[in-house]
Amino acid sequence: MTTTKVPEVEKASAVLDIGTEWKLDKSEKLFERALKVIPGGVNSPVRSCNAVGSTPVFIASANGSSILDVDGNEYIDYCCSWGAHIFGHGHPRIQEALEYALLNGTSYGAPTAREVEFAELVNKLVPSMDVVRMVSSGTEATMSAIRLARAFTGKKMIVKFDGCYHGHADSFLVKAGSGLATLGISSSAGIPEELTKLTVSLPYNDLATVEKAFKEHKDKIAAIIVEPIAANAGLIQPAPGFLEGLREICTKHGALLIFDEVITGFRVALGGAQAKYGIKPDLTCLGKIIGGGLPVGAYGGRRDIMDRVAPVGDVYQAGTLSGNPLAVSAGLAQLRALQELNPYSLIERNTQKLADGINAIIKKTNAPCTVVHTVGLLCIFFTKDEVTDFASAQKSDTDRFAAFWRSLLRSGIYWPPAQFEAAFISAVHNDADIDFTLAAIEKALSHQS
Ligand code: KE4
Repeated sequence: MTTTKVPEVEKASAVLDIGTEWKLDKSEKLFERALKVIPGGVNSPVRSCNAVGSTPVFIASANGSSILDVDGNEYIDYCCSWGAHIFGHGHPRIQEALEYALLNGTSYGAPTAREVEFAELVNKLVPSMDVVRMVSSGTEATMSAIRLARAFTGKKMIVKFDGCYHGHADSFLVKAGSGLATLGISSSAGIPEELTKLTVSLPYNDLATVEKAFKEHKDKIAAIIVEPIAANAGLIQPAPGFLEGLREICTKHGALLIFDEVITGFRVALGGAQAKYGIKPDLTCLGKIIGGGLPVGAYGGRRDIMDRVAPVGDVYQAGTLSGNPLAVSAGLAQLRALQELNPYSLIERNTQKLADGINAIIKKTNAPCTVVHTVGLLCIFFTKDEVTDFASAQKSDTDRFAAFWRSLLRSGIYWPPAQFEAAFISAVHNDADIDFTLAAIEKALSHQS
């Protein structure tokens, strides 16, 4: 097995003084101010740490696998900006690309050569992509993909899966995962039921219910949108045959298969989950890694479908900062590094080492936990039952997860602050990080059995 030597980057601790005794004083003071001027004091709900009984941790700096909060506490980071940093924070290639791009301005609202290079590379690396459109978030990507699917098929309904999260566009906020699952909101207020009734949400991994839905709503379903590995309900692997079954059902019924690879894209393999499982969706949505930590989303796929997108076709979608030079420079640098360094066997090894260590601790402490993992993604569910869909994930004891999370934080680990999220492992989480993490997890789980 080739282990790619990914350049080590200086730990954040070399950047700022490290606090001696752990405290969140400055974070708490900032949070008090933030609560006066930002809803819930945060710009995205899941950062609030409400679900884990903590005030949010305000971050000052980051480097490699470490982040530093405003109180000078250093943490090994398993949130990684929700998956963007597959080479860790502040990777020299991305920093250099951004520094160079900055010399030439920040945004033009006009096309650039870099966007062409970016599109050529994405289309080359993602097996199902002939044509790709850049946007500025995963939500924009998925929202545009279903609009396109409705136009292309002339149908209105969308099938999604319980616990999957595709961003916050109206059609998706039905039994969604991530922050909705964390906050216990089955679907958001403010969405007309005329719209939500066009979305059917079904149990993940249950092909029979998908077949039944197509029988019931025959010829009305424009698309199935799915996270090929569900990473917003914790982490749920596709059952053997599930993705193949979705492909067959869509082909049989003239619906489009949309893979939401905002998390899995360029994470579980260079070509994403579609390369890992050998399934060809009609459209794919991307985000996170392709932006290198800056705002980039993208959607793309078959040319005959994408030719419906304005200005070629009649499906309108636009964005002032789509293809922004800084964001595309960061994303292009990261994608080129992935193509050249191919760190996937290293990331797989890092993830396996962490998973094996946690399973050994669960056995030793008899903690009521189950681990699910795949390349670069891992979730510790606080249930002993196997997790195969959102209903089984929801059997997890979220209070125990919260206590676990708080213990990890005090031990210097920043784990995603919600049971219904996945932890992100990068190419720069080294053996020392993983050993340190396992010691912290053993300490946290020792009180859980
Ligand atoms: P954004 O609009 O947040 O860039 O992407 C939405 C999205 C779409 N599809 C999938 C599979 C996603 O996971 C996401 C966003 N992921 C969450 C974390 N689970 C973002 C974190 C947050 O909401 O703050």
